[in-house]
Amino acid sequence: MTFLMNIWEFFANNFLKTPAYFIGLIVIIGYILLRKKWYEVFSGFIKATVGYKILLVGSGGLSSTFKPIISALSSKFGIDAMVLDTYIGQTAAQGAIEAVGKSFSQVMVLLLIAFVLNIVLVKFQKITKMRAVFTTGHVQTQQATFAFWIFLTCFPKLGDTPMLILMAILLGLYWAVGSNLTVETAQRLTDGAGFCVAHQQMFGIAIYEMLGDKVFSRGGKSAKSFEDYELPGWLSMFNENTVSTAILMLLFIGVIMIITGKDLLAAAGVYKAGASFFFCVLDNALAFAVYMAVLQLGVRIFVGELTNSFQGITNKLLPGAVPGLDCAASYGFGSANAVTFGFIFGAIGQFLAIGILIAMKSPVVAIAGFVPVFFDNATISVYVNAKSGAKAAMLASFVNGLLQVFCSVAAAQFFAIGDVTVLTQTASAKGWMAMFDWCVLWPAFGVIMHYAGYVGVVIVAAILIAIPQIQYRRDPEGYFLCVTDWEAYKEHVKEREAK
Ligand code: ASC
Repeated sequence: MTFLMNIWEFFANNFLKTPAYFIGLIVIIGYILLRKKWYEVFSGFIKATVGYKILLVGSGGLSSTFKPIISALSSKFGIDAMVLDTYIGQTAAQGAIEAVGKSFSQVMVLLLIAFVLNIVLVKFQKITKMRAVFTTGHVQTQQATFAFWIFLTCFPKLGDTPMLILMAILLGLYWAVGSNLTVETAQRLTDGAGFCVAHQQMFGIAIYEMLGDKVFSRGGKSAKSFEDYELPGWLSMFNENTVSTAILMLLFIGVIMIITGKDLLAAAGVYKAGASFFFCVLDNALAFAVYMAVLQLGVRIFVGELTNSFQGITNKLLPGAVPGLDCAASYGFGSANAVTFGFIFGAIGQFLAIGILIAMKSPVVAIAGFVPVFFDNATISVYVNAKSGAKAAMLASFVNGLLQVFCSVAAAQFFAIGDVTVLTQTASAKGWMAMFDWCVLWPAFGVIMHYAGYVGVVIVAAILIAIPQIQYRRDPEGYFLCVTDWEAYKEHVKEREAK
């Protein structure tokens, strides 16, 4: 048993938690199964891993540039509050789990069982109708920790083993069902690149798309998306992505930095005393456009290898499967303006919600953290823009910004046991994972389980199991075709629409 655990830990630490190598490993396995020559396998591995690492330079650069600016803005208002951030949220949940005598290695076992269940559910896709395998390990670790915490608060007296089994069933189902929900929309966005989303807002994407379609695309005509706007005259400079991203960020980050002020920015290490403030703002604003371009380059390098090699896996091991990838992979497609506007409107929603909490003297206040403000809202915006248009994308990210704050604050108060609450953690780890699925969906699951007990677990599992069945029944001929033959699927959709 210890031997097996050691193997699992080695795999989890070196592959699962470092998606660059995990994607590289998938490419190696896929190409070997396709009987490619050794040097093709090797170069495929290099391109996939290096491409993914370039994507990480982009997304990491965005985080490291804007994280200190956003937290300096919060410190301006002297708020000592819960931080809306995935990493701080995970640390807080882990601290709370350990405080009630459970260990983090139990979380890793949960991750393993849920991951295996995800693969098994896809293997039996004829019955389950689930097509997607979650491959974003750092996110899976955060989610396993959070799910563990929510479960503990619902069933504090349940023994370790039954608890682990129940948790793994729901988490494995969530991964398989959530990423499966994004298959069609991701294929549409990427014109059949062969991946879907495995991140923290998969249900969010589906729900906002559905609402966006209802509100904005009446009479079967789809609404205008960002790339459909051809601006005239001097405004035409906004048609160029790099220019529009830089100008929008200059205004947005410029206002934030001016409000925050030189002193706090200097304390946060963003500004060097005595330097030109204007150029400091310019540097940070342009960094957004730079890192976005880097991120997109990385995606272009690895996606082709992943798509080609995954055919080996779907031919031999997991027929009809799609790999679920980090949300940032989607930014390599669709409109870069959708990413920028998603960030801005999400931030406006969050700032407004935080202002309302302060004005209403809420006992719990939240601080905006960069990961939810950017990655959650930008992802929702990219997908909603592609499906339901630019207006729907802006509205969805704004509403999501509000929900991120209000729902996280409510959830943090609800999911507390005894005096071990997420809120009573040390100041460095008061947090909530304010991504749609983890501040809206999972708290809703938690509320159901809290009041209905084991029946609640059955209800949540039944809801999850039913979703892909409903998706399948809407289009039985196209459902698997969408994955196995994208061009044929497009024809099939055209024919359906013509009828
Ligand atoms: C998260 C998280 C990150 C980012 C990253 C986006 O939820 O923990 O580090 O989003 O995955 O690319």
